[in-house]
Amino acid sequence: MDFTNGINPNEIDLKPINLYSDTQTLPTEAMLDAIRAAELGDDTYGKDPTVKRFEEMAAARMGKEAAMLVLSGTMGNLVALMCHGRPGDEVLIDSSSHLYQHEGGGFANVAGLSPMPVPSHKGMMDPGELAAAIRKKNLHCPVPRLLCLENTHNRSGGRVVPLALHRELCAVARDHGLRIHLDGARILNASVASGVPAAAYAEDVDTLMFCLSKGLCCPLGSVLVGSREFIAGANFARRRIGGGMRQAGIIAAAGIVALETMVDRLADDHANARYLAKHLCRIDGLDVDLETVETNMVNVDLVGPGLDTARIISLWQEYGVEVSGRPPSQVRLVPTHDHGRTVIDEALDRIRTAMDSLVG
Ligand code: TLP
Repeated sequence: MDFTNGINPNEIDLKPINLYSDTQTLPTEAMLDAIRAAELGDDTYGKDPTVKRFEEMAAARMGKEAAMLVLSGTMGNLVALMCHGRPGDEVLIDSSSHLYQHEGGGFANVAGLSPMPVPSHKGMMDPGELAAAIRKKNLHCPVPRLLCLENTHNRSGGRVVPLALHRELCAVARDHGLRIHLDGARILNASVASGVPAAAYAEDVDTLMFCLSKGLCCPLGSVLVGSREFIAGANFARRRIGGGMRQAGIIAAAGIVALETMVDRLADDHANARYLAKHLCRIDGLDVDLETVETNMVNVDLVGPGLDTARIISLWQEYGVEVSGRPPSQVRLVPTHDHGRTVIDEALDRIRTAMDSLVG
């Protein structure tokens, strides 16, 4: 058989291009070196110097008194919520947030909080709708205690909640005596995209969690920041759920490299997401709401006949592109440190070929 350039398409090495999530990034060489060199101790007794140094850096970056390293974003959110409310208290929570949708209901089944879901619109909660959802004191009702926000907003495609809106929402919460927790898993993406320091977002909230293990490329780890008193309580809550650590400097060492060297480069991921989005909308059967592409995510609408999330995920996988799903009719692509522009172009070529195969 005669193949162009002598290449049999079936034998081309389709090393998958993984655009599934920024959670799948691998540690950099500098991180691995730092992990090997880290000075370690028993963090349960506050004796890991690398953890201490990292926590001081993280607190300073967010303009808060104290910080605590945790194993995951989910753990950071859960510990915060365990400490903010007592069982039975009510949490005003974005109904499309990660905390509400994707953390196994831990805020309810572990922290014992009762949810009052509030909708957001393309990632933006409405201050009037929030105010209307906060109950007045009533013998029959749970006591509203806490507002949970998310920035960037994952489900809406990584949108940045502008500082002005963030402040308005916080003001509504304060007027009603609520505490505020911000799931800022990707607050540094929000900061790089908007030019607003992350500490400005942190200023109006009691606690903020951000992740090291996403676009910053650490193998694991997240951080909870807040007042010294709050973090002391959070340390106990972390212990209760089995998150007390020993030589955790191996996590913190990578975190230090991340904070020192990996933040500004998030702008490259944002540029690649924008580039992907612009080219994906030109492919038949696909559409992207470009207004939503502000950071490192691209939510693609599947608009062709018979296209749905499951079908596209498996089709693109056959063509060597891995993406995550937003059922029933969206897929999500997340460019990271692992993807230079050449890789992004290759992914686009593979997706075009995959979509052409549906027509042929
Ligand atoms: N998000 C992951 C998945 O769990 C969906 C992803 O691929 O986007 N807050 C936000 C806003 C998140 O997006 C995530 C993870 C978390 C918290 C939880 O972080 P981890 O996975 O470290 O527990």
